[in-house]
Amino acid sequence: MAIEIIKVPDLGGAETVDVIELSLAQGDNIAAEDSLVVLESDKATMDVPSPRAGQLIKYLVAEGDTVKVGDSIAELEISSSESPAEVQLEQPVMIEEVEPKIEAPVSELKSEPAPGPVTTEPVAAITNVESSGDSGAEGEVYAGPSVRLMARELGVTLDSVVGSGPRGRIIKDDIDAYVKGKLNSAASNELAKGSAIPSTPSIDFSQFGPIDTVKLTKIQKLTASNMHRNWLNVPHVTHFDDADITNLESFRKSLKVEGEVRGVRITPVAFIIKAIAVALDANPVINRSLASDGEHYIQKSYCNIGMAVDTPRGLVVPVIRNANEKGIWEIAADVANFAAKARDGKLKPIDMQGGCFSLSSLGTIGGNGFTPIVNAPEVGILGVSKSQMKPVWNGDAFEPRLMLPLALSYDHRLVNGGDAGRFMTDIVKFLSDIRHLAL
Ligand code: CAO
Repeated sequence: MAIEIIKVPDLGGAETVDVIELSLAQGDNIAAEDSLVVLESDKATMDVPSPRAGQLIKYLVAEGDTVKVGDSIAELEISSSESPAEVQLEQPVMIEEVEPKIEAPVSELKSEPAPGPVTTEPVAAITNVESSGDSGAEGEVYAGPSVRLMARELGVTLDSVVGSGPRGRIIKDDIDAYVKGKLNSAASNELAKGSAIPSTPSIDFSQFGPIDTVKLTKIQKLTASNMHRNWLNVPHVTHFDDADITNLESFRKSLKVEGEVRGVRITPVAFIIKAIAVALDANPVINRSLASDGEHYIQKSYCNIGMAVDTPRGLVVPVIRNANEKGIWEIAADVANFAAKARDGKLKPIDMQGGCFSLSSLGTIGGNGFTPIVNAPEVGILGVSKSQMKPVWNGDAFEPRLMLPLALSYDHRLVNGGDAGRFMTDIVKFLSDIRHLAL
C-alpha cells in the first residue's frame, strides 16, 4: 500500500487560490485524471486531478481554504497496480487560453498574466470557463465536476441554472435551489388545479416579543385535525336567517317555576334542538351521510343531535339521542346533564357518537353570526348567535321583536340550496311559533 500526498501544482502565475470544491467524499475510489479538488483564482477555476487511481484517505484542506503552490491537498492510497515511483506531483500547470464567455470584463481579462510555461504532461488546466469533459452548450457553463455530476444525476440541464458562486459559478446549492424551485412550481400548478395544499411557513414569533410554547391538549389536537379534514373535504355553503323568538322567550320564562319544581333549567337551546329534530324528520335529505365509496348515501331513520360544548380542555360534541321522540323538558335535562359532564371531563366516547346533525350555540357569548364547519359525516350544522331586539316591519309599523340569528352550513355534495332553504325555513317557523312543533 502506498500513500501519496497530493499537492497544489504550479498555478501558472497566481500566487494563491481558493479551494472551492472537494470533489470526493472520504473513502471514495478515484480513477487517474479524475478531479480531486477545484481551485479558483481571481479569474479562473482549475481542477486538480488525481495523478493515478486509488482511494481518498482524507482531504488536508477544506472548502474555502486559501492555498498556494506546494500546499498539501489530499492523502491518497494508490492502487497496488500503480507504481508510486511514477507519480510526479508537482508538475507545472498548463493554462488553456480560451475566449472569455461570461464572467470578467475584457479589460480585466487582458490584465491576466500571459500563459505560463507549457509542458507536455499537464496536471491541470486553468480555464476561465470550466471545462470538465462536458460537450455542447452545457460544457461552457461555469461549474465544477461534482456539480456537473449532481446535475446529471438529477437530470438538470446546467444551462437553465443561475450560478450564485463567484462570477456566476454554479455551485451545489444552486442545483438544490433549482430542483426545489421546479418542485414548488409543480406544486403551484397542482394548487392552481385545486389539488394541492400550500404548506404553512414556520415562524419564529420570539423575534417579535416574549412568547410561551404550549402543548395542545388531546381534545384540541383532535379538534384541529377534524376541523381541517372537514374544511378541506366538505364543500360548504352557509344559509342565513333570523327567527323571531319573542313569543318563545316569553313562554320559556313562564316555565321558570315549573322548571324549579322539576329541577331542570330550560334554555333556548332545548327548544332549538327540538326544532332541529322535527325539521330533520320533515326534511330527511339533511339526515343523510355520504358513503365512503362515493356511490351511495346513507339515509338515517334515527334522529340524534350533537351539541357543541365549550370546555377548558377544548370543544366536545355530546349527542342527544332520539331528540325527535323527546319532549322539551327531557331535552333540556339532557342539555344540562351533557354540558356538566363535558365540563367535568366525564363524557364517554359513546356519548359523542352517532350524531345526525350538530348545533353550535354561541348565544351566551355574543355575535351577529358565524359560519360553522360541518361535523362530517353529518351534512349540516346550525350556528346560533345571540338574540337581539330588532325593529321588524309588521306590515303597518316597525315592532320590537327578539330575533335569533341562525346560520346553517351544509355539505353541498349531498344537500342542495333548496333542501337547505326548506330545512331552515322550517326551523324558523318552529321557533317563531312553537305550536307548530306539536303538529
Ligand atoms: N341568545 C341570547 N341568550 C341566550 C341564547 C341566545 N341564543 N342562548 C342561551 N342564552 C341564554 C339563556 O337564555 C340563558 O340565560 P337565562 O338563564 O338568563 O335564561 C343562558 O344563556 C344559558 O346559557 P348556558 O350556556 O348555561 O346554557 P345553554 O343551554 O344556552 O347552552 C351549551 C348550553 C352547552 C350549548 C353552552 O353552554 C355552550 O357551551 N356553548 C358554546 C358552544 C360552542 O363553543 N360553540 C362553538 C363551537 S365551534 O367552535
